[in-house]
Amino acid sequence: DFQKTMMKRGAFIVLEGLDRSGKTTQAKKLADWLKSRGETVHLMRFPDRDEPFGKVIDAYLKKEIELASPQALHLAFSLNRWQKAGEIRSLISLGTYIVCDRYCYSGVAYSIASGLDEKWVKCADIGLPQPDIVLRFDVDTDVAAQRGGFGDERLECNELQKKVLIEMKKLTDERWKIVNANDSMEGVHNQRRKQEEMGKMEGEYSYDIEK
Ligand code: T5A
Ligand code: NA
Repeated sequence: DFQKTMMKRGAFIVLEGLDRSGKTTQAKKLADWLKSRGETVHLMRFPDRDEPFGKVIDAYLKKEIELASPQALHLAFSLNRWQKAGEIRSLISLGTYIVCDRYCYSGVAYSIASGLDEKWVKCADIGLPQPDIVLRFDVDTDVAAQRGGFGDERLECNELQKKVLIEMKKLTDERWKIVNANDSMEGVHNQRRKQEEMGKMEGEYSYDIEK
């Protein structure tokens, strides 16, 4: 039994969706719920604004600095993830559950929606640890626009958000679960819990991204 415990891997759970779809709120609720079941949980988010490349991203999003090209911004988002790739792998292999607020799918969807080439944007993230499950938070753009803080940062405009949703739908495969994020905070949490109870976190862990 001891050996079994030592070998039990964690799971990598990613939350994706438009701005103000409630991912940060639900990531915390999901982490607390997993902890209440006795799991070790590590919350992560991208962009990770404390990491060196994340500081550049943060300053750009807050309109404090300019970047010379959308390609540079895209690569900064990707570098920000690569800086954490080793940590993700080791935490999971040690049995920790990672609940991750945005990942490479945001990277791909926002950059394509902003006009970058689809093939090119997908390259930078090839080889990152793959999630076991992706929860896609679908929110109506009008509902999102009503929520606290919308429009403060770059990329938060309805036109772009609609394009992002189209791109995110294209990335959706059998590992993804759709959450109705128009619901109340508790309502969303309970939907999420139901899906998770379906036992979607088993299975092989692979290090390549297909898309
Ligand atoms: N981006 C990101 C890229 O372009 N490429 C990339 O590779 C990556 C990783 C910043 C931007 O960067 C882009 C995407 C973004 O435009 P971010 O730091 O995740 O990304 O953005 P944040 O502004 O921190 O977070 P979001 O806008 O995505 O918000 P969340 O996390 O979806 O929503 P949350 O939980 O913070 O809630 C927002 C507000 O709504 C309320 C909350 O209290 C809060 O005020 N709320 C609800 N209200 C009513 N009903 C509910 N169910 C609610 N849930 C939350
Ligand atoms: Na945002």
